[in-house]
Amino acid sequence: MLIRTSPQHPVRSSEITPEGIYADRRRFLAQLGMGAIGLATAGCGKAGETASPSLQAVAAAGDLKLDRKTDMAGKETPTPYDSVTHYNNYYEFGTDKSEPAQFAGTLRPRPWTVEVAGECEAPGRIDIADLLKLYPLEERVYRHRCVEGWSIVVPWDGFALGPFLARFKPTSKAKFVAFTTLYDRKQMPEAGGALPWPYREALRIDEAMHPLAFLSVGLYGKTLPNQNGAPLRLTLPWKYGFKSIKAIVRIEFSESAPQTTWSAVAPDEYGFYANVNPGVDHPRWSQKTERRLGELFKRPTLMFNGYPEVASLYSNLDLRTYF
Ligand SMILES: Nc1nc2c(c(=O)[nH]1)N[C@H]1C(S)=C(S)[C@@H](COP(=O)(O)O)O[C@H]1N2
Ligand SMILES: [Mo]
Repeated sequence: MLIRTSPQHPVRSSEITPEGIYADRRRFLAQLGMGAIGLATAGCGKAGETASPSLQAVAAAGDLKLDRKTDMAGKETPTPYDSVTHYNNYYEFGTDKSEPAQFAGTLRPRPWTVEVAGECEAPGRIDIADLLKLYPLEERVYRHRCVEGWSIVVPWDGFALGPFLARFKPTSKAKFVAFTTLYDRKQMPEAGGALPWPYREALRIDEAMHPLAFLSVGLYGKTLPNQNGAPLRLTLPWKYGFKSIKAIVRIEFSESAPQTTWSAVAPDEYGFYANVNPGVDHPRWSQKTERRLGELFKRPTLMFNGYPEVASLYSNLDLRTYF
């Protein structure tokens, strides 16, 4: 298969994703029974994926009980816990990377309720404590690529987004699903005029149902630190980081495309889709390369951040127009 990162430099998918890893992912998807997930097929199977010794060692230090672990970042070494939790984007707590770790202590992730509304047959509210009992927790090591050009590799703990959304029985009118972050000036005193609050994100419903779409409640086997989006955040490894919305309080199904924060603020710079794409530059910088935290040299950015299994979601779209 040819994946065109740019017309001059077509890259074969085998160059992007080492064969063994791709096989792992295929097996992973097969285990979940979600090769082509539909709303009805959303179950939570038990998979027999064995953890690498290093992952086991790390999780042993954490407080979360993990049912299974899957490397989905090509055996890359995860970015150290300290970096992942001290270099953050979370504008509700300031615009500097060091501010969320300093200031997010005022957020109270318990008690916490998530409201699910809109085009669904079973809307409702769910308490975070009940939500945590719904599924066995799994760990997925994913690459994360910020639109700004830095990236990390993180072992996220949580569960697939699709089966969770399916519980609320979205109707046939549910073409999109929107997510809203808490906005409370008492808990987020550092939030200034940087963005129109609350922070909002959204997905097409078929994107949300893709087995790679994940809801995280922890990382490295530990409960999610506030600065990383406690108690509940999206993790969408094939999209630029701003789609992975933190501290979710509301989920709404809708027929028309919802407003999303960054694409509303700067539509020429941040699209609704925001798929990682080295072939489409940001108007102010190139997206061809990125810097992994802790590494000196830049590395090439991969189409869909190295997750070609999502490509079929976009086969009818010109990704230069719908970026
Ligand atoms: N509510 C909210 N969610 C957010 C953001 C934010 O500012 N507010 N920043 C986004 C961006 S730009 C990135 S890169 C990731 C960063 O996640 P991390 O700090 O856990 O690495 O969170 C995303 N989710
Ligand atoms: Mo980002």
